[in-house]
Amino acid sequence: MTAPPPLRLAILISGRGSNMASIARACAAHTINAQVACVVADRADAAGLEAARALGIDAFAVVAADHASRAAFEAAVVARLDSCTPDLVILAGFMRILGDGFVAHYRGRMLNIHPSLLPKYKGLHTHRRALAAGDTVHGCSVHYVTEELDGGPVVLQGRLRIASGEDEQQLSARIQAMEHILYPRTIGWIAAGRLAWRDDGAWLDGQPLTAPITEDFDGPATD
Ligand code: NHR
Ligand code: GAR
Repeated sequence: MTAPPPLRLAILISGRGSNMASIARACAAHTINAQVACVVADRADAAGLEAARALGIDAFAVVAADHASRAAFEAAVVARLDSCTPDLVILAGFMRILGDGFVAHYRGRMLNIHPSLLPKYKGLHTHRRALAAGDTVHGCSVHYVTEELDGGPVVLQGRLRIASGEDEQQLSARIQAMEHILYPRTIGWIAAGRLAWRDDGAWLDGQPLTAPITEDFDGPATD
């Protein structure tokens, strides 16, 4: 049997791009049947652009300030992404809210990784909010992107216990280590035909996904 062609990924970043790099490594190692077709940042100074180029990946900045309106900016991002003919668009630390037209264009073909156990802590500063609330369990979520910010169907979550005295930076580093495992894994499920978007929802192994798959990274977590 011949292997299906690799899934083409276009990755949107705003910063460091460590998730982008973990996905690119999984592609290069053939852990997942995918390839990073291009990386696009909304900031010219995103460190992930250079990191992508160092990995031999085409990387471009599309800067909002260079465009007359949000609609014009988003149209330019769509044009850039579509020139790479992606099967899947991956938000990896992308910090700008996307309008309904953009989301509709990639409906069922766009994922995000969010640093909380959704539906808890949608939006920004998730680690700070989890610590301030006195939570004992925290995590990250891979979800399909819909018009509702951080509200699309969650596929996979990683959970860990917050250590006593742990600060925002330490917690963020441990969450990111989980992200680097769980995001490539989710993309691999799509590349293998296990995970798909059908009837406006996520399906895994031929069944509608009614609840996220969860993995505990440091023993059983209860909340
Ligand atoms: N767009 C849509 N339509 N739906 C989602 O689920 C999205 C999205 C765009 C980005 C990532 C998300 C996250 O994982 C994401 C999911 C940015 C903000 C934000 O408030 C919130 C959530 C996410 C990304 N951004 C500010 C804004 O006004 C700018 C913040 C800044 O530049 O510092 O766009 O958390
Ligand atoms: C990741 O931890 C991701 O969950 C988070 O930003 C980091 C990006 O790191 N995303 C958001 O906060 C989205 N609002 P990276 O650039 O090194 O992949």
